[in-house]
Amino acid sequence: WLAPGALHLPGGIERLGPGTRWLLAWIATTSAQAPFRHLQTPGGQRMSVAMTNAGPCGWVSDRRGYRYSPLDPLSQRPWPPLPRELLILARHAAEAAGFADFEPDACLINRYVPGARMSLHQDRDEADVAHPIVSLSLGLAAEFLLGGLTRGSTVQRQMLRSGDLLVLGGEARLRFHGVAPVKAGPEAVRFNLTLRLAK
Ligand code: MD3
Ligand code: FE
Repeated sequence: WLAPGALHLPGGIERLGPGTRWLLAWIATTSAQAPFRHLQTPGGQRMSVAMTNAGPCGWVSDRRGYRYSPLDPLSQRPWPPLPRELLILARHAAEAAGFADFEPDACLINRYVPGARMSLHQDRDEADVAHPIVSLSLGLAAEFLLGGLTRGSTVQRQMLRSGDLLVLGGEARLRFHGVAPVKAGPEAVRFNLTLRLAK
């Protein structure tokens, strides 16, 4: 446990799920249907992380705000499907952290090139934050920053490597968090998948 409610499972993707190769192939087919894009924040900044989604709901941001949408705004079509393998992996990871029957309806896929980062934020666009979030890391390693319940609280640092799982729930669910600028390394990019119950 990194903190109460925050469980890190290094290598968890191979142990609990379909493996990283399968996931990279799935990301390639998914992003061929719903391309990665750099969303705008409500403040008008372009995010350095490129994003896409799979599943019944997808997270989007633009000048109007943050929200979950059933349609990809680029195509006006539903997001690509969430495969059963990923749902089962998310369920098993959530179970390991003490959350039974987790049934996500959204998978946000983040892509970081070297230099990309995610500033400290809270995830509170989901209808019920009693549900956990399961995160999968692939490719380049990154330093994950876990703060507290206010923006000013001290930040704990944890490297996330390819194949790692992280479950965030309970007390940790509303903590500020982010990702330090990703450093270049043996892979071209970093992917982070988060499985969520949005609705
Ligand atoms: C801690 N993604 O997509 S995943 C995000 O590595 C996001 O791309 C980061 O933060 C990434 O919103 C971190 C780990 C994570 C996800 C959700 C959390 C940590 C969290 C929710 C609450 C606290
Ligand atoms: Fe987040």
